[in-house]
Amino acid sequence: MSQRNKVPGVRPYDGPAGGWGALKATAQAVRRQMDVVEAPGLLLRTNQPAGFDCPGCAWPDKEHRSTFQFCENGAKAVTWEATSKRVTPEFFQQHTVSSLLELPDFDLENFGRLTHPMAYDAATDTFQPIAWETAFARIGETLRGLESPDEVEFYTSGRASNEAAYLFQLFARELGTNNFPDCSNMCHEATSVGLPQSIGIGKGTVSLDDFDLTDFVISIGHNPGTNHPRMMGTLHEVARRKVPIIVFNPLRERALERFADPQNVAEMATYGSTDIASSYYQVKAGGDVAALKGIMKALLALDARDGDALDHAFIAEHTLGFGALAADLAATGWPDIERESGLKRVDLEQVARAYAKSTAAIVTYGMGITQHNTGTANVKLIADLLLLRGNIGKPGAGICPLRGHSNVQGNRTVGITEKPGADFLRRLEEVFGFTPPRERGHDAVQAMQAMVRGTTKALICLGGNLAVAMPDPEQCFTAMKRLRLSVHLGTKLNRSHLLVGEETYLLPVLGRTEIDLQAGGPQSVTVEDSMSMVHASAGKLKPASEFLRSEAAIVAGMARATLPASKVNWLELIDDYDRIRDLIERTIPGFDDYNRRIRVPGGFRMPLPATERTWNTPSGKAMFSVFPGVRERYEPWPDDVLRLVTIRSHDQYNTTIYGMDDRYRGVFGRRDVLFMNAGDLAAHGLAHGDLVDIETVSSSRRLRLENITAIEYNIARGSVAAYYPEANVLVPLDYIDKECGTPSYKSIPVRIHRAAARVT
Ligand SMILES: Nc1nc2c(c(=O)[nH]1)N[C@H]1C(S)=C(S)[C@@H](COP(=O)(O)OP(=O)(O)OC[C@H]3O[C@@H](n4cnc5c(=O)[nH]c(N)nc54)[C@H](O)[C@@H]3O)O[C@H]1N2
Ligand SMILES: Nc1nc2c(c(=O)[nH]1)N[C@H]1C(S)=C(S)[C@@H](COP(=O)(O)OP(=O)(O)OC[C@H]3O[C@@H](n4cnc5c(=O)[nH]c(N)nc54)[C@H](O)[C@@H]3O)O[C@H]1N2
Ligand SMILES: [Mo]
Repeated sequence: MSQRNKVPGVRPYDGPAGGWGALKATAQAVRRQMDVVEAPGLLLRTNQPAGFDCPGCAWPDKEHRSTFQFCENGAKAVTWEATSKRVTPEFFQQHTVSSLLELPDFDLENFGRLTHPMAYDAATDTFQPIAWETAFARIGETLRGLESPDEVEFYTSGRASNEAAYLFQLFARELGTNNFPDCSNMCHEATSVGLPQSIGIGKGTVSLDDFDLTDFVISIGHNPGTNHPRMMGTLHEVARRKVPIIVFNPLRERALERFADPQNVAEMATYGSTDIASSYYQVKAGGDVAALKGIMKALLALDARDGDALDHAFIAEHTLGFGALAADLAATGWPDIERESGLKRVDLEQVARAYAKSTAAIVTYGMGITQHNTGTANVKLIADLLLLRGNIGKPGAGICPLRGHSNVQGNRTVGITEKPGADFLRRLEEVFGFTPPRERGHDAVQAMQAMVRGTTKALICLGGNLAVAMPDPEQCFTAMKRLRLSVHLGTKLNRSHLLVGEETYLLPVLGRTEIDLQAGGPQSVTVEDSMSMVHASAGKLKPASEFLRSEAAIVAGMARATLPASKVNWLELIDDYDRIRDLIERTIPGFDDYNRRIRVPGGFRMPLPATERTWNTPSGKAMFSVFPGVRERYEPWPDDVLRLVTIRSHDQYNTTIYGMDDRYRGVFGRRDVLFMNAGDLAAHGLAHGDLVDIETVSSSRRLRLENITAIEYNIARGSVAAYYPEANVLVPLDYIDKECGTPSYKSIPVRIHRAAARVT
C-alpha cells in the first residue's frame, strides 16, 4: 500500500460512502456554482409536491417529500444548472470556436448558462447573436430544402419533458421521418427491447413500496452511491432490515459496501455506517450471462433435490419456454460458467440457496448489464431468474432497471422511438390528419453512421452532447463537422455545439429549475420516473436570461417555420401546456385524465400490466428465454485480451464533468487512470503508477488511448476500467448489441502496453 501512495492524486478511501463527506461536498457544490443565499430555499423545493423534479436521476420519491439537501449528486445537478455564471454574446465575441474546441469539457460547461440564441458565422469563426424568429425561419428553410425528411436526425437526451418530447416527435413525424436517435439507445435500450419479449412491457415492475416488503435483493451492474444517490436511502433501509443484498460488480464500489445515511442522526453522530452488500461477487466484466446461468442451474438442481426451489404453479400458469431453458442450463457446464464469470460454483450455489429461501425478490440493474453486446440477452436472463420463482407481479418482488436521465423513460412513453408501433401511428393520423411515416428510422448508432456516410445532412438535438457520448469520437466529430445543418437546444456549452457544420444554431433553453411563463401563465411540465410515476415539475427560479425559451416553445417555433401547411396549431399549444397534455392523452394509452391527475401531489402511475400478471406478449404468457453458451462476445478473443469497462466518476453527469475527483474510488484531481487488478499489473510487468497505452483489439480501425496511468484497484482479474467519455476513443462505433443497437461500452477488448518512451 505504501507503493500506492506514491501516485499523485491516488490514495485509498477508507470511509463509508455518504456520511459527513457527502454533506461537505454538497455544501461545496452549492458554493462553487451559485449565490449561497439563494441555494437552500431552491434545494428544498426540489422534488417537493409543488417544486421541480430533480434533473439528477430517475429514482422516485416517496410521496415526493425527499429531503433533497442530503443528496450530494442531486445538489450538484441542480446547482450546475442554477449557476450564476453566464455565457453571453460578448463571451462568444471574445472566443473563436476553434479556440473553444481546445478547452477541456469541464471548462466549456463551467463557463455557465447560455443566454442568447446564436448562429455560427464562418467568416469570423464565432457564434453571433440571432433573433429567435430569424433562427427558426432559416432552420425551416434549410429543412425544407433537403431532398428527403430522412436526411434529418432528431436526437433527444432524456432530460426533456414529456411535453417537449411529444412536440418534438410530432414535428419530425409531420415532416416525415422516424429518425429518433436518443440517449436511450446508448443506455437502457436492452431493457426496452428485452423486457417486452419476457414480460410484455419494457419497464421495471417494482415500486418503492416493494422495497419495504422484499426479503431478497440482487444488485447487478450499477453504482447507486454515485448515479442514483437517493436509492442509497432505500438500500440502507433494506440492509438494516437484515435483508440479503447480493452484489455482482467487477469493481468494489464503496457505496455498495458501506453507507452512512446523512439523514440517520445516530449514524452521523457516531460516525457509524451500515453494511449494504451481504455478499459481494466480483464478476468479470461481461461475465453476467455465465453468473446468471450458474445461479439458475444451481436453482434447478436444488429443485430437483427438494422440489420447492421453483414456483411450479406460477411457471405452469403464467409462462412458456421453461423446458427449453432447463435443457439449455443442463447443457451448460460448470467449468464454462466458472471461467467466464470468474466466480466459483460454490458461491453461485450459495446465491441460489439464499434465493430459494426468499419469498419476494428484487433484481436491480444498470449499465453494467445493458452496455454489452449481449445486453438484451442479459436483461432477459434476469427476467428468467425472477420468473423461476414467480417474482414478477407480487408484492415485494420484481425487476428494477435503474434508468438514466430523469425523464428518459417518459420520452419513450410519449413517442421518442425509431420503431413506433402501428397503433400509435394510426392514432396520430386520426387526431392530426397527417400520415406519419411507417418505416423504421435511425437509432443513435445508425444516425451517426449515416452522418459518417454523408447521407444524413441535418441534426437537431433536443439537449445532450451526442458526439461526445457516442463511441469513436474521431469518426463522430468529423461527421458532425460535415453536416449541412446542426441545431442544439441546450443549457450549457458543450463540445457537440462546437463541431459546427455549414449552418449551426445554438438555442438556449429554460432549465427544470426555472419559471416557465407563457401566455396562459406559469407552466408545469411532466416527467416519468424509473418506477413509471408521472408527475408535474414546475421551476421556481428566475430564468438565467430573459431571452431563454422553453424547449416546447423552441420545438414549436421550428416546426411552425418548417411546416407552413402544418395541421398543428403550434403556437396555441405553447400558451398552455394542458393543451399538449390533452393531445398526449388522445394519442397514447395510459394518460387518461392527464391534466387532472398531475395536479394530485405525487402524480399517477402509468399502466404496468405485468405487475398484475397480465403478459402483453404475443403468446399472452411470460416467456423464458434461452441464451446458448456463456460467452458474451461475438468473436472469441485471444486469452491475453483484457476487457475494458467505461465508468462514471463521482464528480460527473455523463459528459458533464463537475470536478476531477472520484472520492469513493480514491482518485483525486485527475481522470487519466486505468483501474487494474494487482495480478494483471504483475502479469504485464507493470507497477502501480506506470504509464500505459491502451489499444482496442480486432477493430476495423486503429483505436488507441495513450499515456494513461495504470493504478492498482480491487477489480476482477481480466477486467480493467477507465472513465467515460475520455475512453470513448477506444470504443468501436459498430461494436454493438445486435438485438438492440447499444454500443458495448462495457466490454471493449483491449491490450495494454507500457507507454512507449516519447520525446515531450
Ligand atoms: N451523478 C450522476 N448520476 C447519474 C449519471 C451520472 O453520470 N452522474 N448518469 C445517469 C445516466 S444517463 C445513467 S444511464 C445512470 C448510470 O448509472 P450506472 O448504471 O450505475 O452507470 P455506470 O457508472 O456506467 O456504472 C456501471 C456499474 O456497472 C459496473 N459494471 C461494469 N461492467 C460490468 C459488467 O460486465 N457486469 C456487472 N455486473 N457490472 C459491471 C461498474 O463497475 C459500475 O459499478 O446514472 C444516471 N445518474
Ligand atoms: N463510454 C461510454 N459512453 C457512454 C456511456 C458509458 O457508460 N460509457 N453512457 C451512455 C449513456 S447511459 C448515456 S444516457 C449517454 C448520454 O448522452 P447525452 O444525454 O447526449 O449527454 P449528456 O452528457 O447527458 O448531455 C449533457 C448536455 O445536455 C445539455 N442539457 C443539460 N440540461 C438540459 C436541459 O434541461 N435541456 C436541454 N435541452 N439541454 C440540457 C447541456 O448542454 C449539457 O452539456 O452517454 C452514453 N455514452
Ligand atoms: Mo444513460
